[in-house]
Amino acid sequence: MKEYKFSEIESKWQKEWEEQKIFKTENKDENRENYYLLEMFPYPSGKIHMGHVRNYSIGDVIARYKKMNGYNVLHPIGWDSFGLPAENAAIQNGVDPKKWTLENIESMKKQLKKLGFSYDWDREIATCKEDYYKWNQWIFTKLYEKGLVYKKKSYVNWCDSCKTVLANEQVEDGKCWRCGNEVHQKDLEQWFFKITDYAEELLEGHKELKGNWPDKVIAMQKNWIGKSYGTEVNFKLENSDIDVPVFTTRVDTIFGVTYMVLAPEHPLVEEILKENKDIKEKVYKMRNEDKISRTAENSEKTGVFSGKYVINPVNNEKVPLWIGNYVLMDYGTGAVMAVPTHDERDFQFAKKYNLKLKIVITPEEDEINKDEMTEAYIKKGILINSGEFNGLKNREAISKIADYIEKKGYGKKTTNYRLKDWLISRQRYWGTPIPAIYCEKCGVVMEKEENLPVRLPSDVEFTGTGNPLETSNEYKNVVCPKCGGKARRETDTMDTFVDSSWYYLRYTDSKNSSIPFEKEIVDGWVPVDQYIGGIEHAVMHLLYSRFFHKLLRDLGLLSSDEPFKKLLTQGMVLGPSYHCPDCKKYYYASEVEEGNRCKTCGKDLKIKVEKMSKSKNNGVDPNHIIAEYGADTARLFTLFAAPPEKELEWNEKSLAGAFRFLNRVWRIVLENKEHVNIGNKIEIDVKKLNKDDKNLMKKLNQTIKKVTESMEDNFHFNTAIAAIMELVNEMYLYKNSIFDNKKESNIWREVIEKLVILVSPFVPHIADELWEEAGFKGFVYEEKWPISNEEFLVEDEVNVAFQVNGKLRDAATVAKEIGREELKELALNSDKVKKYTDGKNILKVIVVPNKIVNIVVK
Ligand code: ANZ
Ligand code: ZN
Repeated sequence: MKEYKFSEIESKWQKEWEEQKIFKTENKDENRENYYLLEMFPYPSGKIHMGHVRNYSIGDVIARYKKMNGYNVLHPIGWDSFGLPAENAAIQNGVDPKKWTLENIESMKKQLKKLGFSYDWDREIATCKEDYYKWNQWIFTKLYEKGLVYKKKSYVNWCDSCKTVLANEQVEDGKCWRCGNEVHQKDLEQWFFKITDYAEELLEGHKELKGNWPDKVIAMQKNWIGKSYGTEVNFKLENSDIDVPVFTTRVDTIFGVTYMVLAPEHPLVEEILKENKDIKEKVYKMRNEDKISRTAENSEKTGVFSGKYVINPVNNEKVPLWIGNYVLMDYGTGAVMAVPTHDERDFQFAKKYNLKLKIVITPEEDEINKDEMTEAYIKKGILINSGEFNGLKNREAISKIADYIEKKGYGKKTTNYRLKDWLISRQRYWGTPIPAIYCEKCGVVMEKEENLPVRLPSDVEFTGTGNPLETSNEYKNVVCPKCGGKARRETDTMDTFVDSSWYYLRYTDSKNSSIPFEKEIVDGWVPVDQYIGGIEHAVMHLLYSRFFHKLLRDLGLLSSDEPFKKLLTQGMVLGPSYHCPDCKKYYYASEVEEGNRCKTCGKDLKIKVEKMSKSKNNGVDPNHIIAEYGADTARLFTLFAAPPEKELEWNEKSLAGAFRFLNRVWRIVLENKEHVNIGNKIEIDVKKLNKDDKNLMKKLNQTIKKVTESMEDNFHFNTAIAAIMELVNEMYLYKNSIFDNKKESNIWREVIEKLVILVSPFVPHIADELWEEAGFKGFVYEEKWPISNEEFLVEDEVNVAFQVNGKLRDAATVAKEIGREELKELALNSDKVKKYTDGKNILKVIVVPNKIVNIVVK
């Protein structure tokens, strides 16, 4: 028997597939319905990691499965290839970011190809290439015309280490999402996309996605958009006509306001600072703190009295006006009516600065005393100290007081969104140039369509101190497209999330050079039927793409409302990390010796199973696995060890187990291939089969059923593979009893044929090799997915219970067609039954065929 030489087999079939172009997809196939399967495209870091292997293996199984189920499958891949690492490599090692990126793409492409994924490589895209980013610019200018892109000066998140601004979505717990550095605020002029115009539609769209997207992702987006219903109330600045509106969701507490707080960035604060210069320093300090920690529940609240007062319209009370760090300018109106008795943040602030407390909600039974309060009373209750509203339940009071305020003209009911416009300018080189030009005469002018793309220049310096684009005079100094006068080009580039917001559309028509994509083609594929990727993109990529999809729809470029019909978020890949808490060092598993002690200090190492990452030195290199066991084993391991949405724990033993299983499949096929009746396929008649044949056919059809069901049930590959393993066990049992005489068998042919098809989406290389060895023609990829034959699933034996006076005493497995009399005899002659009937009077024997025989005795 031939040995299972995986590396030979794998490269052989990869070559065949590529040469025969079996994964090439036409945009239309008269006989097949379109199915678009997409995995999130990789950043070309240079090396694939286990996360990629997992993500792309899951996708590949689905793509192959859908193809075999009769669909015209689109399964593309490309590169999210703009971004900081390339630029950092330029700064640190002087390499050209473009060269660095393209080389990485080449080497990662080789690695991906080694895994045998069924991509249509003809549709490959790279966002850093001109033929892609040209369309970012084109879209940008179109959106600018519609007023959906604008430039604004504002306080923005700034990361000192990445030397660029960040969108709110890209700040996590006050830190940069990329590098983990503390983010602080800078007052800068920046470009924004008007995502807030779509806030309501983005929320509304969740209804369509519910059930097809993980609840968690929908909840995260909902929370991020943060719609809240409330009231805007105008407080007047004392002795002036100036209105200072506040936004509150708790207008029921308005009689309890004891002070007001302005965000340090509030426009009124500038006016105040002109008169009251002493507080300037404090205010500037607050502006510099990062927004996220400023509003955190448990962070230190600081503030300063402005010297001014405002008047509460509902009771004409005069309350002091403060400036405080816990109020943000970009939420609501940037001003808060403070009710320390019923809001915890206000309470902490009031306690710190000795501000007044006034209770306006009291629990129904109890009573609270403001001098004894240690925290705000935030539960429900009855209104007190609230004029004509006293005695109302506070929840009801919200709408009553809001109505009253509207009637009196003090304010209006409003909704507010936490979502802010998407800040897309980046002060970096390696991204899409923003196609804007500043003319001394005409102001902001967009580059003309025929001049696109605005190309990234190569005469730039990477010093690590500023935007490299500023160093290219040729790039910066241009003539105005409108008047021909002297003008300056925008040197900001676009957030790379712009690139990834519409790449899935470009795949459908990736070579179009006159428009981003043809509408008819895109509409034939989109929405993507199944999208697969990491949950970390829940409020960045997945929200931006939904927004972009709607933008492009409104530009008339496509017809659908949502980009991704179904979403699967795969779990993380975990591995054990070895950490010495004293030396603060993470060891590679290979460095750790018996006993798990630190090599330097001898301390016990802390072992933790956690997400594989460079910083923890607990990653496993897929290239090693492929070299040692082959791509099929690597794929099988990741698919078998856990269902796709769950975490996957790296385990060398399971990897070896996957390899052993493939060898088992290899042997059962190759050792018995002469029994495969490869001639004309003959129908198998269930009635003419002997017991062993029948058994095997039953197992086969059960397996087909189980595997298919597991695929359809949220792609539970692990249970599918487990079922195939059982079938293989059964085949080994069968072969031992059957193949003593050398004959060709239809049954064996049937089982081998179906087995190979069933394993093929998971382990496609070995499948094609076995297919060929067994004598079948063509590629397994082009076969039809089998359907289980009900005829073989019919149970022909049943279990019958024998009871004496209704108590179970024995049971027997009998043929289904057994007669009543025969069944009765069987029961009466059972030794176990006899124990209870001997010496007794048998009054009655009740026979329920296929179920029970009950003997009534006395
Ligand atoms: C008075 C009040 C009393 C409030 C009370 C709450 C409880 P959500 O639900 O997230 O929309 N707020 C308004 N604008 C703010 C800003 N720019 N920065 C920080 N806080 C701001 O939150 C709305 C509530 O957050 C508003 O209702 C306001 O405080 C505060 F017992 O007004 B409330
Ligand atoms: Zn001009």
